[in-house]
Amino acid sequence: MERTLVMVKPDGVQRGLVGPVISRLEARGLKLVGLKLVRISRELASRHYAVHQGKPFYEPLLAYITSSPVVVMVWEGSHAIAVVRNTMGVTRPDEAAPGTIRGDYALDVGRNIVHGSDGSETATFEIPLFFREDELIAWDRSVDPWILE
Ligand code: DAT
Ligand code: MG
Repeated sequence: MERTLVMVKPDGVQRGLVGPVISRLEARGLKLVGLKLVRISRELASRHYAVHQGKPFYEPLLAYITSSPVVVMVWEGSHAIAVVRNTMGVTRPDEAAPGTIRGDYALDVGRNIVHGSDGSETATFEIPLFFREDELIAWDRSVDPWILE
């Protein structure tokens, strides 16, 4: 079972797209194990996006992600990391397939609605940036046998 960090970015919250993002991940069968609304500090943003430091889009990226509240979530399920990435669509919305979140709701790379961890090491790094261990709830879902083989 994998866990992955998902964020509805400031544009997604401002545009009222928290619900559609959650609906798609719920409908897919993933299980929500953590959720909060956060105003990201510059310090937290620089840790979350440390791998992009020095790139031309780094400063605009930090300005954007700290500009307004975000919703951060942890979703759990088999292949959760890849499933979230596929559901989000590729980084550039103009290249994202219709049917994906970015392909359905976004146009510009700097306003691409959602974040999802891109691998298991990234998820292990990102989840504790936003959640203490006791904020993540392991819970039994009665429908699990109809989703997980
Ligand atoms: P993703 O969010 O799909 O994991 P990423 O980790 O490579 O993509 O980049 C993080 C964010 O930075 C991305 O969601 C939007 C922005 N970004 C990435 N590449 C960019 C580029 N070439 N120009 C402008 N913004 C970019
Ligand atoms: Mg990334």
